[in-house]
Amino acid sequence: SASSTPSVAPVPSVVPGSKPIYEVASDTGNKTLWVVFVLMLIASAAFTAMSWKVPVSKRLFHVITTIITLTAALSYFAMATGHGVSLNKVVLREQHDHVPDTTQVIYREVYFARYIDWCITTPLLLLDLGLLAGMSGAHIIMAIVADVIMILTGLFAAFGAEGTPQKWGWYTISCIAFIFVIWHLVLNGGANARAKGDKLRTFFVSIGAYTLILWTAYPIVWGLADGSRKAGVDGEIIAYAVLDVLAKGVFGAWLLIVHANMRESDVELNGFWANGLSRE
Ligand code: RET
Repeated sequence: SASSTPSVAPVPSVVPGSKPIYEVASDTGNKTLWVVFVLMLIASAAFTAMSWKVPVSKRLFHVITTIITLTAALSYFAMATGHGVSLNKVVLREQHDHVPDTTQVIYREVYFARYIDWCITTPLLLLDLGLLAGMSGAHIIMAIVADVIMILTGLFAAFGAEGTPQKWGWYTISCIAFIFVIWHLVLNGGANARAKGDKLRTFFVSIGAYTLILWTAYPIVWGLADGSRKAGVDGEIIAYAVLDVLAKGVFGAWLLIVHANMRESDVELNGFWANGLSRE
């Protein structure tokens, strides 16, 4: 009958009544976030206690490293409480030959608090490494600016929609910035560390290689999770949790312990930084 006919024809590219799909964390993901929150707090307390063994003027690495884990603790608290997360609308258009194209709306959680965390902590990690190698202020600043660009463009990628250049366009830009970061670290950091003697060079090469491998895993996880959505939200949370504990907690403990056992001349800092950094 006339009354059951819709008065407005459906838009051909939309299947009327198709329900959106939600990709969200389960209990497992949420518990993981709480566990990392606690681990980051413990690491921050431990690094603070380690700093008490050295005079205030020699605590710069302790201070930087503690701020890194403390920032991570705050970001994990935000994510675990459901505050640092947002639903991103990922519209997926499927093309069909003989029937109208369909549009499936998918919502996926984006834990944007991570990017705020990374925007603060990855520059500080680079500062740790740059000061250790004895890089100049100019080179440290260039590496940090490229790093901030990498994180902020990564944030835009995370909120990109599928079927537009948003997601993979920003991802590509972010990866180019990442290559700049690595380049500064390897070429400039390496050259400076070499000039500071064998002991420091060996340590810088080890902790630098460790950093390089871990950092490279982040864009891979992103590609599998936010990017192609092959991995679910829980898998994404767990992968980043392991990486964050290794790249911040284990990295920090390693740096502070080795630094404490080095001779003053091995870890000497120059110029502006010398006041707060000398261990003498
Ligand atoms: C994103 C996605 C876009 C492409 C690239 C990325 C790189 C992220 C990196 C993050 C490092 C985080 C660390 C956290 C602290 O522990 C933003 C994932 C290149 C390298 C070390």
